[in-house]
Parts: sequence; structure tokens; C-alpha cells
Amino acid sequence: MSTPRRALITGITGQDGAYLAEFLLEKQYEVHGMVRRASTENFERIAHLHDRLTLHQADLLDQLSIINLVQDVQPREVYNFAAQSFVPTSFVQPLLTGEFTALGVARVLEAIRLVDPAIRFFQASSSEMFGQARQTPQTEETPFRPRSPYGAAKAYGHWITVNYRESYGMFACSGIMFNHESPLRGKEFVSRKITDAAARIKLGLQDELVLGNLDARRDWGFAGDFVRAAWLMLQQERPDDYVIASGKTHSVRELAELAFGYAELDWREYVRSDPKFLRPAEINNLCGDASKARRLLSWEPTVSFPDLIRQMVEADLKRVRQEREGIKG
Ligand code: NAP
Ligand code: G4F
Repeated sequence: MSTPRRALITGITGQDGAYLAEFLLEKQYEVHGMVRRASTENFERIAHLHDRLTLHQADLLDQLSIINLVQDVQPREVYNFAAQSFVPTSFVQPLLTGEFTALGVARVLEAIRLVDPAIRFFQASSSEMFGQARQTPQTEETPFRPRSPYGAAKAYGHWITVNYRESYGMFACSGIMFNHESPLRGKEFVSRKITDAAARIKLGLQDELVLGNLDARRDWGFAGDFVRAAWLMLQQERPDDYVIASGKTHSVRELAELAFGYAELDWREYVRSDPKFLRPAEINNLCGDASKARRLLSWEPTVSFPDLIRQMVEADLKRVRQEREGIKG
């Protein structure tokens, strides 16, 4: 039997997994995390929580390892945040992305169905599923037209979640999450690539920043707000799907201008665009309508776009300064 307030997080070493682990610990949950084996441990984002977490080795590619994990932990809630989550990599590794990001979802759902179909399940779906959307802003009803192998894989993950809910009566929810960032964001994503570069340039460790499409527009929010929405979905009476978004869009250019401004730099002196960072197919604009989540979950974002970017720049300035002092010492 599953125990109240025991949760299993896949992808706990990633940005969202780390924020959710902290959020659930504050709510007195017993938190278990799935980690994949690596030759070097990759626990930086959860280092401050390590003593309070139980980590288990399993892999999205290995069905039996996931079944054994769910059997051992007997959670009440499973949050599936694990995925190959970087869109450009999905163009060069489309099959692996499909294995992790699409079939990985079915493997977790199958494990739950086998072990205890009453376990509540959250799937981290993505606004990339909308792709070149014909309707703005995007809602739960907007048709998907993905523009990357990642987006196509997430669309499978979304629909298989809906299917397990409808076929087996499972409490399976899909959060259609727009871009969300934080100081824990991976450095290859554009927000963190920019805030890290602004800090390094400010401190004399880098000369320039090379980006791709400066005109792309995204609906950027704060990761901490998004994991709270995931938790709220699993506390409802009925399972459902929800768009999670700020409802405001900004261009990559605006993000760069803001971040460099917080570092007291003029972005135009340091940023250039190179076609090598353009994607085979781009999504020019994404903007979400989270009215349903606001209405039914009472969810509201708490961090504005300028505050988010300021926090990221400040965190990168502090970290780069410490690294520089460490190198000198
Ligand atoms: P992230 O930082 O890239 O974290 C991904 C996590 O998945 C990492 O813990 C990674 O482990 C794990 N993982 C990858 N392949 C795995 C495998 N085969 N077996 C087990 N674990 C594996 O991503 P994030 O930004 O936190 O996003 C969390 C989830 O939300 C992802 O599913 C992403 O696609 C989705 N999402 C994110 C956003 C966003 O803007 N952040 C928006 C919409 C949806 P390692 O540390 O070992 O690599
Ligand atoms: O930061 P990005 O790489 O995020 P992207 O592709 O929107 O995907 C993120 O959000 C999705 C939700 O919509 C998640 F599902 C997904 O897992 C991931 O977290 O790129 C944002 C925009 C793109 O239009 C890209 O072309 O920034 C543009 N961009 C311009 N120059 C760049 C760069 N992106 C990256 N990564 N690096 C650049 O140099």
C-alpha cells in the first residue's frame, strides 16, 4: 500500500526535480528520487537536501528497474520530470529523445499500473507540443503541431498520460508547462546561457556571447512556481490537464538586454548571432493562457520576468566571483 505524503520524483537531479524535492520536504513529505547511474555523481542541485532524500538507481530506458523502484518505494505520488529536455539535442539524437522523453513516460505509467494503479501521476508536458501554433495564447484546447523531435516525443508523453487516465481510471495529470527558469537552469538553455555570460563578461572571464535567433519569443516563468502547480494538480479531486504559464512573452533580445543591464553592461557590445545556433525548425512565439489553472488550482505565478532575470544574474555573479576567488586561492 502506498503511504500518504510519500513521493517519488524522476529527474530529481534536474532543475525542476530539485525545486520540487525542496517544496515537498517543506510540506513534510518523505521524498524519494530516481537517479541514473553515471561514472561521476551529478547531485549539485540537490546537495543541500541530500541528507533528507532517499535516492534510488533506475533508468527511463529500463522497464524492470522502474517497476522495482515503484514496488520498493510504494509512493502515493509520482512526478515524472526525467527526460532528454534540450530541444537542439533532439534534432541530433531523435531516437534517444523518443526513448527517454516519449516511451519513458509509458514505462513509468506501466510500472504504476502494475504495482498500484491508485498512485497519482504527474507528467511534465511542454509548450513545445504546440509548435507553430495557429492560435495565441495557447490553451488546453489548442491543437499540437510540434516542430522538433523533442516536441513530438512530449506529445506522445502527453497523450499516453491522457490514455492511461481514460483507459484504466488512473489519477494521471499532464502539466503543459511553458518555459521556466531559475539559477539552477542548465547552462545550455538560452536564459542561463545569457545570465552566466553576463556575469563572466562583467568579471573579465569572457569576451562575447554568441547566440542563435534573437527574435524568438517565449513565455518565461520561475521554476519554483511551476513545481507548485504540479503538486496542486495531484491534490485535486479529479485528474486533469492544465496549461502552466505566465501569459507574457519576451524576445531573446529583450532577455539579453535585461540581463546585461543588471550586470551594468550594454548587451550590444558583447552579443552576436551566429547561424550555427539556429535550429532546423524554429518556434517563433509561444504564449500560454493559464486561466484554467488560475481558476481551478488557484495557482498564480509569484515571480515576474524582470525579477527572475535579476535573480539569475545576481546568482551567477556571486557564483562566478566565488569560482574566480577559488582559482586565485
Ligand atoms: P533538466 O534540468 O534537463 O532535468 C532532466 C532530468 O532528467 C535530469 O535529472 C536527468 O538526469 C534526468 N534524466 C534524463 N534522462 C534520464 C534517464 N534515461 N533516466 C533517468 N533520468 C533521466 O530538465 P528540467 O528543466 O528540470 O525539466 C524537467 C521536466 O520538465 C523535463 O521532462 C522537461 O522536458 C519538462 N519541461 C521543462 C520545461 C522548462 O522550461 N524547464 C518546460 C516544459 C517541460 P541527469 O542529471 O542524470 O542528466
Ligand atoms: O532556452 P531554450 O533552449 O528553450 P526551448 O527550446 O524553448 O525549450 C525549453 O522550453 C520548453 C518549453 O517550451 C521545454 F519543454 C524544454 O525542455 C526546454 O526547457 O530556447 C529558447 C529560445 C529558442 O527559440 C531558441 O532558438 O531561445 C532561442 N535561442 C537563441 N539563441 C537559443 C539561443 N537557445 C539556446 N538554447 N541557445 C542559444 O544560443
